[in-house]
Amino acid sequence: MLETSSPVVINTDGLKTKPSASCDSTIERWRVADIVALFELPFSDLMYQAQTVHRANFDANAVQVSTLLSIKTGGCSEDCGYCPQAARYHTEVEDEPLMQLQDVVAAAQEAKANGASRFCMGAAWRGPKQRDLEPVLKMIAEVKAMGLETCATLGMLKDGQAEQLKDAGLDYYNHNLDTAPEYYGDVISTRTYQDRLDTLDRVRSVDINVCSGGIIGMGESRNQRAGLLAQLANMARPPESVPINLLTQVEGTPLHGTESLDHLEFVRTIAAARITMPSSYVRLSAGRQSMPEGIQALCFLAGANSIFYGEKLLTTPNPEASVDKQLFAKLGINQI
Ligand code: SAM
Ligand code: DTB
Ligand code: SF4
Repeated sequence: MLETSSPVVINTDGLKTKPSASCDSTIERWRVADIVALFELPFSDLMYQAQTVHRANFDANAVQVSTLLSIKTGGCSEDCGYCPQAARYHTEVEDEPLMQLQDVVAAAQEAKANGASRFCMGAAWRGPKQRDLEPVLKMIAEVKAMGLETCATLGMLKDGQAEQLKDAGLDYYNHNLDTAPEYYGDVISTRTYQDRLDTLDRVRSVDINVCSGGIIGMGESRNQRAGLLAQLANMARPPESVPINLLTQVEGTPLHGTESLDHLEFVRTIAAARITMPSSYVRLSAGRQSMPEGIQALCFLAGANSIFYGEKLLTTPNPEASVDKQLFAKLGINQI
């Protein structure tokens, strides 16, 4: 077992000690207590460690840019307490059926023209039915043929579906763990944590890159924020891409009215993700619309090196591309 000591001294590869395999799909690289100790460091020490790890593994001034498109909106059967697209909550989201192929291609062309390198297609499904998957496979193939990296987030996958996505040319599949296992049941009841891990295993088994992270600011404790990171960092292969979302509170959802999280705690979460997953892209995901430039700059300093780009996430606003271009110019960030 790893010793907990504060301040935590780490190697730039993020491993405190030699990993020991605990089961087939996880390795105990990080105990929750070790990650909590990172959160508890003086802010400057935490940032210094995160920068050190970041610079040892990445170009510190390069940020990967993905554009998100909701290809099927609202009317979802699930009960995720944060989500404006769940049919059971009364929000302002208007349900829209699966988009037409040519409209998706047009959106991808615009994203490419704006400098996005990856195009992520999201659908408000519990999981895709076979009749839903077929048109999505065509979208993936067309977007890939445009020279963009492809990503999809379609919910839980069944046997055989990951293979079809791989064959269509899918580069990344996004499926978030959302929070720590012990807080999960407070947020979602219609699918289990294990369901999510099973989908991630299916994605891994066909060699599609894994994009998995969670949401911060849902009323979870610091221990639980650390618990989410431990789940991700201890995967046999941590996700290539780790989106860290700040809860976007939407009226009508159960989590609307949750006490807001201090932005510096969000920055600490990004830093802890960077240190515990040194070679993953850490995405400063939902929540930028409510974040001052200075906080976003601190997130980049803490090791975030990916964002969603474009004026809308799935259903909620995101900074305009022109605003992000100005921010990147001010910070000397190169968009990749
Ligand atoms: N329906 C699919 C699923 O749940 O797997 C794919 C789309 S779903 C909207 C993708 C992710 O967006 C969720 O897992 C959650 O992490 C994030 N998300 C949804 N609503 C959010 C909100 N209000 N604030 C922050 N993140 C949110
Ligand atoms: C992820 O982690 N965040 C994105 C993407 N993956 C699919 C979604 C954020 C959604 C925010 C709420 C909305 O716009 O509906
Ligand atoms: Fe449905 Fe996904 Fe929203 Fe959950 S997060 S309600 S599965 S769209």
